Amino acid sequence: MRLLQSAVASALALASSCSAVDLFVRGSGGNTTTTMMYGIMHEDINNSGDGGIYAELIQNRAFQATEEYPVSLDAWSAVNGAKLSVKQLGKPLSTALPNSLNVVPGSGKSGFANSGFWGIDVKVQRYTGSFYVKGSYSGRFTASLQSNLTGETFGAVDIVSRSVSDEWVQHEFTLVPRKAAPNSNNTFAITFDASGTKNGSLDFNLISLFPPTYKNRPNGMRVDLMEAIAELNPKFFRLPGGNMLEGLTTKTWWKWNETIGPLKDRPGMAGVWGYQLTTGLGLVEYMQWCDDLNMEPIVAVWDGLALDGTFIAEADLGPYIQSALDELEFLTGDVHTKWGAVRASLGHPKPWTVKYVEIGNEDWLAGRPTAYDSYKEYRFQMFLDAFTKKYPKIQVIASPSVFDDMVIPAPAAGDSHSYLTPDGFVQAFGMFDHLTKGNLTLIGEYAAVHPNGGIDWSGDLQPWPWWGGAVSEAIFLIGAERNSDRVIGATYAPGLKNLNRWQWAVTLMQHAADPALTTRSVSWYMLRLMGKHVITETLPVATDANFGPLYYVAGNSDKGTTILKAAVYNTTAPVPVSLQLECYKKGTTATLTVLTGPQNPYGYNDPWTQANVVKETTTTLKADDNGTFSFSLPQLSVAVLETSGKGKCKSKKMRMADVENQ
Ligand SMILES: *[C@@H]1O[C@H](CO)[C@@H](O)[C@H](O)[C@H]1NC(C)=O
Ligand SMILES: *[C@@H]1O[C@H](CO)[C@@H](O)[C@H](O)[C@H]1NC(C)=O
Ligand SMILES: *[C@@H]1O[C@H](CO)[C@@H](O)[C@H](O)[C@H]1NC(C)=O
Ligand SMILES: *[C@@H]1O[C@H](CO)[C@@H](O)[C@H](O)[C@H]1NC(C)=O
Ligand SMILES: *[C@@H]1O[C@H](CO)[C@@H](O)[C@H](O)[C@H]1NC(C)=O
Ligand SMILES: *[C@@H]1O[C@H](CO)[C@@H](O)[C@H](O)[C@H]1NC(C)=O
Ligand SMILES: *[C@@H]1O[C@H](CO)[C@@H](O)[C@H](O)[C@H]1NC(C)=O
Ligand SMILES: *[C@@H]1O[C@H](CO)[C@@H](O)[C@H](O)[C@H]1NC(C)=O
Ligand SMILES: CC(=O)N[C@H]1CO[C@H](CO)[C@@H](O)[C@@H]1O
Repeated sequence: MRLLQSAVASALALASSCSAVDLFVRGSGGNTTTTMMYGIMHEDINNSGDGGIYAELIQNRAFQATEEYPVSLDAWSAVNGAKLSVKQLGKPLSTALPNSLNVVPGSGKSGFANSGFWGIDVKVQRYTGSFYVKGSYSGRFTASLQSNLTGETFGAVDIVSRSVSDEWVQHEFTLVPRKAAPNSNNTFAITFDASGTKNGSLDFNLISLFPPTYKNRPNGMRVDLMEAIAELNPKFFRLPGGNMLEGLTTKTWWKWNETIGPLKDRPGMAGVWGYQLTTGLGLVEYMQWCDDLNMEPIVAVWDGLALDGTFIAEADLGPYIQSALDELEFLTGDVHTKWGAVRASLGHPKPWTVKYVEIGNEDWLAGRPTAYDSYKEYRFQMFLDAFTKKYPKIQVIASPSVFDDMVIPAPAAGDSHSYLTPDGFVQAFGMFDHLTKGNLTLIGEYAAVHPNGGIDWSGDLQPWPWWGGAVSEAIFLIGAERNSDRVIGATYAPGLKNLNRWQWAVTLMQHAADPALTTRSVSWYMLRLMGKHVITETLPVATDANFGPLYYVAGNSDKGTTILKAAVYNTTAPVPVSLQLECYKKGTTATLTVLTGPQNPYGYNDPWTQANVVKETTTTLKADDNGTFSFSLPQLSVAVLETSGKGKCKSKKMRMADVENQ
């Protein structure tokens, strides 16, 4: 997270005239793009992982704890007079999960309940559950879903106990409720019969319940949120997040090797946003997320810097570089390599392909200037050398960019993060024009977060993405897309926010236990339009007009169609556009999609009303006798035009002659 300190403003004309902007799009002469302009990133912020896209319904399922977040009974409550306590037994479930729940039963059927992540969505669908028990019990356990408001049971299943004294025995079950709950104020309970216990109490751990997941992956993702992300047509995934990778201290960074394997072997970690993480959503789950949405992974590795500003000394960095190389071997090595064999043993013999590795996160920020100096002086170079040697084909990305006062050593790329005002984004339109061919840059995070009038990080962020912000983001992205041979891609951040616990307000989507509250923000609608039309080759545009109030980029898709993306900011009257495409004749048709927002530029999509303030208008345009498409775009609009078919250029020579005749 950060503000852009050195936005390079392009010459902006404050035009408000009504004369048409004539654009002539040439048929060739542009650049091949990286083809992955629009992507996503994710980190567990505001319960967007645990309690968010990671579909686990049980909060605090394994009583995981760290120095920062002590062990607790959070989200658990007793049923029918049972007594609950967390114990560290001499024989824990695993070394990774040393704490467990001791339950001294009350009379009759008693046990414990979990309130989920601010509720549990109950529908008539298959829930998959599991828990471990230690202690002798003959009888049945009952797993049930019920209202926390009325006590009504929506579904229950009996599980015959196989538990024995002094062993941890896993019990698995499925539960299909008879009835859907009217709201998400529900709990999940496990009860048992006191008379069947030999010893007064039973110990439980890793109590888990999943609804159906995206593509039915075990330990998978929430369907509605994955579908909302899939609709954006994202091409890459920056993982495993930003600040979360760094960790609070150099002892508590995101250790990839502790996020893999069976859940009982994952200790979890101290989250960097105010809560303990399960790491059930670990490295393999991130890679499957890439597989499921067909995204190129950009894998960030820990590089010795923590959020408290401390960093690893040069002499001590070796083992961490080795850990990063091991991570890549785990992902990409064949089954005969040490870590490739570990991956295979976890059920993934087929290696993944990783083309991009990022070294750290925002190394210019925490602990500056000393920590940043250490990155420039030795940390980055040592990682770059190690990766270049072992994985010469991988594109290494530094966490700062040339905009952060760092000369990025070849052959590495950089990463630029921008959290700005709408005016700031519009002023940054030309910023990527200054990149040279070697200055490849990822835009690993961006979002409009403050209203115009100045960035005040001590003041409030806007509560939600708002329409004026979304249009300015579109202009910034158009500026990036014009240079999409040098800009690897761009991702909005953060992606998700649980409505029940948050601090960083402006996120692409909002969610809660109840899927009816899942909300696509105005920026989401802008990104869906921009991401749907993939430019694989940019095209030069000849015009007399300056950029502003109309901003645009043109290019061809891999289908051979031609695309124009445009946005309008700061105009008093709609901007007439007269668009000629060199390779298309009269009568050619094209589809024009225009997004406009509410009258109030601060309008947003409110999760509590579910009203979408973004209006989408689609029209079919026909090129006139002169081969020109005419349309006009209003204030604060985002538009994409795509031809219905391919262009008809005969030869390069012909096209140049045509240009001359213009
Ligand atoms: C293609 O790249 C060159 C060199 O960086 C640049 O000057 C030119 O403007 C680019 N053309 C387009 C259409 O993006
Ligand atoms: C259930 O009720 C208890 C006590 O009334 C409350 O603490 C808890 O948050 C509620 N859970 C849900 C899901 O509403
Ligand atoms: C009873 O509890 C004690 C102490 O927790 C334990 O050592 C013993 O194994 C338990 N016996 C049975 C039958 O569960
Ligand atoms: C129940 O859950 C809904 C969300 O589904 C929430 O709006 C409402 O406040 C909750 N009611 C109570 C009494 O907790
Ligand atoms: C994971 O890797 C880190 C870095 O190499 C190491 O310090 C840690 O002990 C490893 N964790 C486990 C459980 O092996
Ligand atoms: C938009 O217009 C306002 C009001 O005239 C002006 O203050 C602001 O600088 C303009 N923004 C841009 C990016 O041109
Ligand atoms: C990248 O940009 C910097 C300016 O920060 C420049 O000094 C450097 O030469 C550029 N690198 C390449 C390979 O073009
Ligand atoms: C087409 O071109 C002719 C001749 O240049 C011109 O007179 C006419 O106005 C143009 N038509 C349109 C719709 O632009
Ligand atoms: C990341 C984040 O926003 N964390 C916050 C989540 O919400 C709680 C309660 O509002 C805050 O205490 C956390 O800091």
